[in-house]
Amino acid sequence: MRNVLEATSGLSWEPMVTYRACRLIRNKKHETLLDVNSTDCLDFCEVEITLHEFFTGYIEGRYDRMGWPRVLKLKDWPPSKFFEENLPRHSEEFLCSLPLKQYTHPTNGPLNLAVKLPKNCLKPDMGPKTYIAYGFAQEFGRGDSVTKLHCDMSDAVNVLTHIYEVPIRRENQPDIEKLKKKHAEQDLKELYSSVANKEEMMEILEKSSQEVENVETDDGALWDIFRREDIPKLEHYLQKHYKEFRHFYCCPLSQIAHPIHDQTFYLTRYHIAKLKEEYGIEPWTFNQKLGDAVLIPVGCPHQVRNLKSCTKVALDFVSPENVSECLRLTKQYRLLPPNHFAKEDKLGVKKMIIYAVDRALKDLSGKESTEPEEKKNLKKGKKSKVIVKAVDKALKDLPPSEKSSETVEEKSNGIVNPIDKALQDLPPTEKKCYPQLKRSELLLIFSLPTKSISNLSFFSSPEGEGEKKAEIVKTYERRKKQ
Ligand SMILES: O=C(O)CCC(=O)C(=O)O
Repeated sequence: MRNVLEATSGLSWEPMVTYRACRLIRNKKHETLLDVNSTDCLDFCEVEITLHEFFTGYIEGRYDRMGWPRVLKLKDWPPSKFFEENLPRHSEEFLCSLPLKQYTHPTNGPLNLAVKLPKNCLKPDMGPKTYIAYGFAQEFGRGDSVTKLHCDMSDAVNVLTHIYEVPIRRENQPDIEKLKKKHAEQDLKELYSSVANKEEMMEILEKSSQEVENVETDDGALWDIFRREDIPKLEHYLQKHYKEFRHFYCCPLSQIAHPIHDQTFYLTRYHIAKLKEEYGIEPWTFNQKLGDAVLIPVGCPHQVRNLKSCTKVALDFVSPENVSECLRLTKQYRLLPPNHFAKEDKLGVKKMIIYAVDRALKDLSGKESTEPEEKKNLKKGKKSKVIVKAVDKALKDLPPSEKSSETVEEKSNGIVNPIDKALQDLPPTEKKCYPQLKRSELLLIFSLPTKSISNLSFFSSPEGEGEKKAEIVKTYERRKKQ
């Protein structure tokens, strides 16, 4: 989504402005906030540096002793838990910029299931997180300013808040060209030793590190986002070609545990073209401009390359439409080898679902509604009964294939439209008092397994209605305690 910063007050995201804000706070509280661990994109090792040095490089550029551009990036600074405390105005500004707030707002988004967790419960870190990095339009092939291919546990929104173009120093250009040739020779030896036509390969390698065409002045980062359906082919490609990639210490990859969750691959334009040639798939590729918000659906593998120095702020959220994908990923992460860094269930989506269903059932029955507006609308459940009845009818009208489908994902996909249709068919008086929140709740409930859905049809018959509701609420309360 374009120009989301237009909804804000125009506070500066210049690195030195945020630096000064943090320096003031440091004096009072956090001595260590001005020493940071950044990542060197050449070898993916950590570099200890002061924040001031890091930001100077962001504006002026840095080079190593060979004259090669030094590309550093800083992830999650200040850490999410200190973001609001240390940069309160920036935090507020970022919240104003959020598109689709119903889904994305971290405390007030009625369609964000992460919001349903009660106050006293341990919460996952949903952000905001910053990605601050140096970057160049030219793809060097080595040490590029990238976030490697990965899949997040939940939906996310990422806003590009600041860009700064640092041209490569003219006097360094000959050194860079010489080193690029050396890298190509080394790649040919280390990564493509089995290729038959060495000359042709050398030509490809030398050509692949070129200036990217059509980078406009407000472009900041190049994104590639893959569709979920293309994951098997993408994984197959990476398993087949993994020896052509480098990661830690710039060494060729010797093994992989999981092609996407390892976060060790960045597909250069050469690999993107090869992937299309061999498997017929390609990502959505686009440039994120200053003020653009990118919405990344959970489960879609993606990678990013900074074309300039960039500051981005991102936030995770859990939409009811994609909650089944969060569950699928949680299961997949659990199957990773014991010491894999991504193995931990950091999201806790199951807990979120239980609290969200709990909230939904209370709201639908008109009990304990938290929001005064809702309370008024629901009038002790009278209105919701009509709505649930309409939705239940829509559910019954579903084609048999969707009704009998066993997977959560298929169910939720099939039901979204009938719910919308049922809601459109409501009499105008009901429509008016039907808040967005209820849609998320119904979506969520209908994303649950068959048993819970058939229980819901009791809502439409007056007999046993209260009993059944109490039973469902009891079941969820029991599960919540477990
Ligand atoms: O901007 C970046 O470097 C990475 C962003 C990203 O991967 C995300 O927001 O999920």
